[in-house]
Amino acid sequence: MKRISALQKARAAYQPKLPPALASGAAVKISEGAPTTAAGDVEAIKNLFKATFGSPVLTFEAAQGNAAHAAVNVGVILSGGQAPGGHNVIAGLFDGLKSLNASNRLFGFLKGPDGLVKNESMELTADIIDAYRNTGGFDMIGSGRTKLETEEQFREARKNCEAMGISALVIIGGDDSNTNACVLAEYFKSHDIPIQVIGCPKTIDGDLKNEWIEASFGFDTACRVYSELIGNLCRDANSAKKYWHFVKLMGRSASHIALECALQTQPNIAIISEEVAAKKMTLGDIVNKIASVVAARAENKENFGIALIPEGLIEFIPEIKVLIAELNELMAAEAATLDAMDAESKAAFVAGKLAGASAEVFKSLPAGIRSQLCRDRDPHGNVQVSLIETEKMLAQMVGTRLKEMKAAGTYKGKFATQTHFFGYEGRCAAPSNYDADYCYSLGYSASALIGAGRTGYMANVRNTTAPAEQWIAGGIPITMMMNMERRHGADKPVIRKALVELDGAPFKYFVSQRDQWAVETSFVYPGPIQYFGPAEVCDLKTCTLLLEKK
Ligand code: FBP
Repeated sequence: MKRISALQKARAAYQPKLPPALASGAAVKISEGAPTTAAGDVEAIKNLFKATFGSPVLTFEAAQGNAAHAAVNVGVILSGGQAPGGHNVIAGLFDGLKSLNASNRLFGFLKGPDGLVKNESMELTADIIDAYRNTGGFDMIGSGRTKLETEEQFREARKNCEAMGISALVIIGGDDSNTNACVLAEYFKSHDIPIQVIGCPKTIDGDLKNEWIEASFGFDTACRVYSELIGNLCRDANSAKKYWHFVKLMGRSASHIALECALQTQPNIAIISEEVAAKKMTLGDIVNKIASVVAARAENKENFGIALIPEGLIEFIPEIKVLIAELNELMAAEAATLDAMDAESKAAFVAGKLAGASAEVFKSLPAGIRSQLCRDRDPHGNVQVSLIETEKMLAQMVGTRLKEMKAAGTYKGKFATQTHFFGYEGRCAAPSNYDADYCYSLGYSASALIGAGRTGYMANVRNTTAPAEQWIAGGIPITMMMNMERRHGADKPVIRKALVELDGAPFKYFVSQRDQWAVETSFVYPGPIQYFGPAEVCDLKTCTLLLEKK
């Protein structure tokens, strides 16, 4: 028999909470809001999504009795990076489908969207679902980053669904994956193919949110894991008093994770990429800023500290952003030549092709960072920032700056560093109560959207800072989150990422505290996620969500 941990065994019995409209087991009534529009480039989105554009926001309400639903087969796909709670979305979807009709069947496509196109799937039976309830990871069916965009992929998807009798697909993913869901829904609807497509908001990055989507699932758990580790580093730094720890935190683009971890742990420095972009800070400005905090703490004989660096920082530094945009165009145009080269040769090749300011910026970067910037983009055209060692680059550059300051007599301390990257450590943790409940509710909502015959919708659950008995579930049309962006050298419709808002409550609170946290040692040690015990330690909400909803 497969051995499982004591926690997994005890946690399997946890029954996630549901919003009242879904918890009664009775039929769900749907209330429709006004027609919707797009997040930007409205005319272009309207033109590209003629069949699905403009649908209303939907809210579920509890109804009396039970409506009859014909039995259906449903396919589910986990897409993109892992996020805690994915298995609970599938469990919620399974239970919701069974409550609609006990003969409903659920199939998991394997290894992400690829499974749909290549027809690799497995039936998800009650035994399988039960073995994965409240567990982290995506290992039940695996995940992948394939972008669904070609006519051939759509035709294969249709053929495979029809062969399995599948009339609805649920795509659990981030902004890129839900863009896939939106494009596929449009393709099916515009070709009169009776296959519904429903999305679910996943990503630890926390950047798939808006007025209707309060949080992407996994953000809560991942930030708690990182904050536990950062808190432990804070304690170590404060005990040994000899290291500055530079911690890079995942979050490909937005700095929500870095901000949330800063709010939970009160480090000496937390760089927020969106502020760097807004203030047009150069790499030199960032280095000077960190060095000045190190020097100020050294005045108090505190030659230690914690600096949080968001993974996506490099793309927000204006001169590097321009460089990356030029590199993207260049690499798309020269793809055939570059394909055969290793990262170092690619860096040398593009260095010879860049001109003007970008050529200078590229030259000024450490060699390692130059080749890391030339690595292949992911299938959605994103730079793979998790592979760029920004934390090491900054630690090294701050060290050089401090030496100059020492020579000029403006700094007298000692500076020894440790660097860390926290990302993968948090993506598959056992979901916190928040994520366990939220994910189960999202999956259940997706089943209700299927039962209601909707397509091109993302399941949503709101009011989640209140107890679950007050949660509100429903769905929003994915087109209302779309705009046009430049990807792989072309304009593409994509879901607009939610970046950290500089006039939002979480960032403003951070700004009101950070000068004090910089110089004084005000660390907070959150400790590990609690799954059993009093609600005040088990049912926490992120600082970000609490401040946003205050
Ligand atoms: P998603 O947007 O797909 O949820 O992925 C987020 C993320 O975890 C980023 O934080 C990180 O930059 C990236 O995935 C890493 O990708 P990979 O898993 O391909 O290394």
